[in-house]
Amino acid sequence: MNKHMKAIAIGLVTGWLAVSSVACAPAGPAGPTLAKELHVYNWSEYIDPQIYADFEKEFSVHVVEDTFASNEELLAKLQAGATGYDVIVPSDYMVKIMIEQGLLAKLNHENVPNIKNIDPKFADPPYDPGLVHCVPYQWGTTGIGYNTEAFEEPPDSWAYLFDPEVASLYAGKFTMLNDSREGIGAALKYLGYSLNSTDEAQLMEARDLLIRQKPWVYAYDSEQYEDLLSADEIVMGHGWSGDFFMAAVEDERIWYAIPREGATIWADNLCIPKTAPNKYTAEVFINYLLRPEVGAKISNFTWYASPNAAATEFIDPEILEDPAIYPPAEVMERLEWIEDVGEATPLYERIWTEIKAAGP
Ligand code: SPD
Repeated sequence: MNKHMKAIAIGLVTGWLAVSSVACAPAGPAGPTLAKELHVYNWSEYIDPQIYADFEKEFSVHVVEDTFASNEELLAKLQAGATGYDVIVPSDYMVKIMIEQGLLAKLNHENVPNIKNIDPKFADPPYDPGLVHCVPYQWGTTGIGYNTEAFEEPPDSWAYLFDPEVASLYAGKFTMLNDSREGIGAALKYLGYSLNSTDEAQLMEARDLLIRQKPWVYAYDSEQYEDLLSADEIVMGHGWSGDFFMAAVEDERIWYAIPREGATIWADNLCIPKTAPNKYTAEVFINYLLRPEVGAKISNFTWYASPNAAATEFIDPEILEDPAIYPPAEVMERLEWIEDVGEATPLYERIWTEIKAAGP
């Protein structure tokens, strides 16, 4: 458990769905009511815990957070009938899938007036035009975090993870994200293909590459790779930009590179499941997160970029000026969004299962 996890003072429990708590406190004679508890299902270490405490103090709503490690895990949980979550945080392509499957409620924008703070660049995404269902939360890239002392040059190519002559030099010293779209996507990018390829031959090539790589992989992990870097268990990891920068605050040997062949750009979003017990309270919470100072507090903790334009003036200049967090135009051109691959989705999942099941 790292410093950020230790700092979580309130509400971080797992397995809470067994205990239902939906008592409501009236806010006015006939108006909507605030619940006493709000259940957030989030990525790990993705919010300053002080924000939950501040929200609780101002609104008397206790926030309970449970965490997931991939979009597919989040989807499976909802599909399996989990009904207790009020706010969830899926990425772009998963928002589209969830809308199509009827899993998301529509936002009542009257309850989320701070939505006006969202940068126009993020206000009409193709996966949720007009922000009808969700509000963008944070955005970032997927690349390679590394220990600067272990490399003469930054490992700014997927070859460090996939070229047998290079990757084998780091056998047992690197991790890959435990994430089907990101893992297969990285292999596709190394091969020069789109990370949204639906071409079966290209996908088989990516599968074979990942299976060949497997003996050198320390672990498939999406939640602790930055701690493994700090602990010198590994020297590089496939992972999400902010997680490495957050670790770099305490370990200045850690840095991050966006592979030159191109990489993933993504945005995670605050959404309300259709089954949420406390929709109004969820909207009040989302509106709170969209305040300029709160939006900045999120990025100042996570080291991810913010889609909240009004938050910019409160974000640490060190974050705003870092080209690996807010990449310049020439790098942005090489980035690709993960998209819903539709009928090819089962093939991606089958390939990922084959990779995970392959020996050794
Ligand atoms: N520790 C928080 C990491 C959040 C990463 N979400 C990105 C998903 C991109 N597919």
